[in-house]
Amino acid sequence: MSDEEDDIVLSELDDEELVQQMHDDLYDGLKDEVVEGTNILLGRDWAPYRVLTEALVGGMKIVGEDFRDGILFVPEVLLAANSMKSGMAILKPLLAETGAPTIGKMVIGTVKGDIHDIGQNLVTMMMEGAGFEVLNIGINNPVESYVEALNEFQPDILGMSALLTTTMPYMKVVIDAMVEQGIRDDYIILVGGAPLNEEFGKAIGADGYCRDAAVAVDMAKEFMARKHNQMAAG
Ligand code: B1M
Repeated sequence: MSDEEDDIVLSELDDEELVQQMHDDLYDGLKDEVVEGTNILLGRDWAPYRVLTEALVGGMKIVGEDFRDGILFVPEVLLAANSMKSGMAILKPLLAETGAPTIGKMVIGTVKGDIHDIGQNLVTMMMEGAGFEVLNIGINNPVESYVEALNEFQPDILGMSALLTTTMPYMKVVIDAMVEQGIRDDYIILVGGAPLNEEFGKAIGADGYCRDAAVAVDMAKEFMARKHNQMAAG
């Protein structure tokens, strides 16, 4: 790091400069600085969701592009991911603080072979903030783990995440297994992850594809409303 960078005082930057600097700090895996920046923006009355999307997710987008282009490698990306998680840890209680009544339950997990968990952790945070009770079963989940969690937690919704083109087909393996076991229709199945799209969601038999965490919340609420209407009608 140059002397010039050493001298940067985050609290003296205006909002735009600070967000830019946080993108740089996230890129460089500077956890303490990302935490400091997150706290400064909150102190300036930024809504937690705005800090999350503009400062943290925005920074991770740049990391993703340079990872794709071979400019960054796994160790650097891991450091960036850890910095992002530290910022998310500050936002988590704030996003969950809305006091919304419980409107449904969800199990969410990343599929077998896949260890990306930032996206699904973010979905978990947002869903909890919207009043859902969420059991996050982490990464690398085979069919058995999903089914066990469904049996134990009895959710309304199953959420699955995949970030790799090689692991996304496993979502169909899970859904097919649920069909075989006669439990598919007991749950609303929502899927998400960067390489997916709506067409893929339909093709594997999911109820919905969620582009991001905000869409996941909206879709989950919509499906819960439909479920309640159906129950009231029948
Ligand atoms: Co990985 N990685 N990675 N990686 N990594 C990607 C996914 C990649 C696109 C990078 C690239 O090349 N540009 C690429 C996949 C290419 C492909 O498949 N076509 C890739 C690769 C290749 C790999 C490895 C194979 C690299 C290697 O080892 N050579 C390896 C695989 C390991 C494995 O899983 N078996 C690997 C490893 C890693 C790290 C461990 C270093 C790290 C993960 C750390 C962690 O998660 N704890 C990592 C990271 C950080 C990334 C990128 C840079 C960022 C992912 C992320 O966290 N995004 C990623 C590049 C990218 O995605 N552009 C990349 C931020 C997050 C908020 O967004 O996860 O998309 P996202 O989640 C969003 C939505 O997708 C949606 O909502 C979320 C919030 O808005 N969503 C859901 C996600 N899940 C949902 C579930 C739902 C609903 C919505 O259910 C209802």
